[in-house]
Amino acid sequence: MIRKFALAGAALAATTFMSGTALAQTIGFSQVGSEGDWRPAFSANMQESAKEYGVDLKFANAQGKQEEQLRAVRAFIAQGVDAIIIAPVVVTGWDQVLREAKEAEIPVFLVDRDVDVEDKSLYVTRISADFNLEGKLAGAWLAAESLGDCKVVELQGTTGSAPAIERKGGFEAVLDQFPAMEIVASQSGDFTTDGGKKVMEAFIKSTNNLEGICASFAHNDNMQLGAIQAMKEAGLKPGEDVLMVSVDYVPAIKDALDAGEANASVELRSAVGEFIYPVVLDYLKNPTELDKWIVIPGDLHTAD
Ligand code: GYE
Repeated sequence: MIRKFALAGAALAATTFMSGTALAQTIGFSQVGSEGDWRPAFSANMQESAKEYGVDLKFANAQGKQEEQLRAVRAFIAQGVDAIIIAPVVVTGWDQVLREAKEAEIPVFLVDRDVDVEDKSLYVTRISADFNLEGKLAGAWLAAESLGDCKVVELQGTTGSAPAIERKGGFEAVLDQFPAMEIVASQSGDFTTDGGKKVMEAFIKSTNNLEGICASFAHNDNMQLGAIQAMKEAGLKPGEDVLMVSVDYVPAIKDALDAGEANASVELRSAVGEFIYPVVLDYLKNPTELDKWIVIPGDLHTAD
């Protein structure tokens, strides 16, 4: 059972900690990297809001490399931090290091992304958005906008990452309901603007200038911004000739929405320290069994 994380509850918990005498806790945070616009905003929020909760945050940026994340987590274990927060770059390869944290009796909290482990006791809980729902929201918007008749090119996120797997899954679950909707090309742009531009350049070549293509679905806004650049350089009109739907709702995509070069983006909140720290600090004060997934909501936004 996944308990929806009521925002009010988070705010209440936050005020409790603001007024309470929270001990200074040392928390190690293994962050994926600084790809795109969303993740740096997430990192900045975690680092700034740590102070509000009296948390001494040890921040480690893995530059997108899992081996760097594993190294950081092992360093946190050696330092004897009070808790470890991980945004896991990909879902596989985590069992051993999570067992080491458990043996060291250091609780681990997953944020943002996800891991694929048999033994779910290896982490306390995961606090994140629902990526499958994000894919469904994007697919539903496109189905309505295209009246259920649309050939789509898809720019996938980092291969093997939870958001890429689940956004694709949610989007396809909707398209499967519409015989005249189909993903005709799909490739990973690794969540970067340059990656998205290169993938769209390839799609433009392989489809004779996006002939018959009705939409571009990008797993994040940065790849969609790269796609927009590529389409304009090819003399195409993104947002007009081709419907443009993506995820994150970062400031730069809002500009594209206003300019009519993008059409829709599903919001992924980046200011999530206010949800994460109360859960971690509450657990440290009073370790109780938590639901394995605490979901942070986000809605689809269009130009209007
Ligand atoms: O959508 C993207 C970032 O993990 C859900 O990672 C996150 C994704 C986000 O690279 O901008």
